[in-house]
Amino acid sequence: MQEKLFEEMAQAIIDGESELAASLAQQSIDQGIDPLEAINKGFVIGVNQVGDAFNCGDAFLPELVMAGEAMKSAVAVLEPELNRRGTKREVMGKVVIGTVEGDIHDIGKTLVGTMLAAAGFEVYDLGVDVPVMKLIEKAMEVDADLIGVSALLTTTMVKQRDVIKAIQDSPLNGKVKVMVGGAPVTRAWMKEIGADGYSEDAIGAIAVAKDLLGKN
Ligand code: B1M
Repeated sequence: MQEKLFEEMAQAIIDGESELAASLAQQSIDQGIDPLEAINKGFVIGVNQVGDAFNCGDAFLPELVMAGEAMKSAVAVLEPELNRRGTKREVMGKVVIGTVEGDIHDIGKTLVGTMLAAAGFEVYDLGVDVPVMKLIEKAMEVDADLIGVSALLTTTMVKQRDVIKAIQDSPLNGKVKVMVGGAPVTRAWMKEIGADGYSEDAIGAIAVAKDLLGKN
């Protein structure tokens, strides 16, 4: 039963059907399905398939755009439910998060921000294509404990290193932790650039953030 819904979700993303994706997301909420399960077992399967097809030359930019839009529509429907299910409410710490400059992928970053907010963090999501100094300035303004930096392209992940360098040259040095993530990012990359934490997915990001801020 759920498997069929998950398959329909993946297919809606592959077909770039935003309205259908949103309606399937709503159906999953009505059926009491965990929203994160709907994302991971349904929608993400579809978006990954489109990404792979794009990689092989079997799909083109319009398909990628439509899949991305459909994915966003589905996540927008699921977001309030993700928040609602979060077991708050001790404030765990303040997090400034964004996707690096030159990179407009926002689905995974937004999901990480939503999950952190649901877990009790105060999250300031600066969006996509965020210049290094904007992250630093916001972190100083709100007295952040953690900066989360997402990158989805091998060409933009180098900006994560720039964020760490800029922190070292700022009054934030030693005061703020940095978590990195995004499809091309690995633990080895985290170590190479001197970031404090890395997670490969949104659920893991909660544990990493708690760990970094001594909240586990
Ligand atoms: Co783009 N794109 N894209 N794209 N796109 C990828 C990333 C790519 C792998 C596709 C492919 O070729 N197979 C490829 C990158 C190749 C590379 O660098 N090695 C690629 C490319 C090449 C491009 C363009 C350059 C295409 C072009 O124009 N020729 C272009 C770049 C534009 C730019 O940024 N300057 C581009 C554009 C786009 C769209 C705009 C069309 C669209 C984005 C829409 C949007 O975000 N609003 C898009 C999409 C949809 C994708 C794929 C298919 C899906 C990304 C996604 O949303 N995944 C992607 C292929 C893929 O990854 N399978 C691809 C679902 C999301 C839930 O996962 O974002 O990985 P993800 O986030 C995960 C984890 O990574 C982690 O947790 C999240 C949740 O579990 N995570 C963190 C993410 N951030 C984190 C931060 C953390 C911790 C964990 O701490 C702070």
